[in-house]
Amino acid sequence: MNSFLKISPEVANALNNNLPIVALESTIISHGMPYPKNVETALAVEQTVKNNGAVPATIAIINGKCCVGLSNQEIEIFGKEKNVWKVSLRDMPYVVSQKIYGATTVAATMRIAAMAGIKIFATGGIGGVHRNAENTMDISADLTEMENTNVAIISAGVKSILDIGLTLEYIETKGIPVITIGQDEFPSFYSSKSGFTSPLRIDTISEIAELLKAKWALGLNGSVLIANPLPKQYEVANDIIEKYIQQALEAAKEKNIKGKNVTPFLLEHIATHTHGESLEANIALIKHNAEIASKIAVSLTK
Ligand code: PSU
Ligand code: MN
Repeated sequence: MNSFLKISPEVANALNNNLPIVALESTIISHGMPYPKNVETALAVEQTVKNNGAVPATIAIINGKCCVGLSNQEIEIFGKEKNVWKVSLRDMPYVVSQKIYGATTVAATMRIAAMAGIKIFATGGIGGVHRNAENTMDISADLTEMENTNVAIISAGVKSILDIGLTLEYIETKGIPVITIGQDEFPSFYSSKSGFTSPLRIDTISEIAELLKAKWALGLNGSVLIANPLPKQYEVANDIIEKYIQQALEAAKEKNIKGKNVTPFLLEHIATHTHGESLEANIALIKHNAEIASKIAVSLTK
């Protein structure tokens, strides 16, 4: 086994016995939500996975190891510490060799999940093609990672801080299936609507599991993006969110925010300026995604 990989006893036991496992990311804890809600949410999401018959595997980099399965104390550190590194693929060798704390994005979490042999990963929102990417070339490594790595992602769609249309086009180019559960329209995180028709719609867990088995058995490497619209009662209308996104984009421009800081800056700005309304939606939808991911993981092991 890869000497840089450290798998917790619970996750190792699940891997050895072909039990369902759901990978979870840590950037959402360190850079996606404020303390202490981030820690409460991370622990509640793990509990949701357990309640639905799967084993949670929260992934992060600690002391030179890619850790699969964190203790509650470790999750607390990722929620509280201010100088945790946000780790996408390009940061992995630096953070491992420097032995510093690294919170993994969707891209890095997928890669480490694949190293461990985990197929299902639940998150909130993925990175994608940013608005104005035709000028900035700001495209998340989450998308290039999805081209190659055999881990399915359950998310609430693509957040409209990104250009949803360009993100869907890019994903199509990379040969990644996009499935929306239970509706024809692709969701946009805070809203079940985006204005874009989902490339595929599937309504049952077992059919999604069959699609995953078929894809990988065919030798078609890469991810499947499974979009799970957020629970109706938490929806924030697109025109309300759009106002905050515009403000956040303006503020980012004014403060000259660049590179890896863009996404965390936009997320924090929106969370602060919507007075927690968006945060409540964020927490609800990630739990919902963890529930669906667990059910898919269970179905996959049958
Ligand atoms: N979008 C969200 N919440 C998040 C992120 C994105 O709605 O927490 C985080 C995820 O970890 C994602 C990362 O993988 O941001 C993407 O960062 P970038 O755009 O720099 O690739
Ligand atoms: Mn970027």
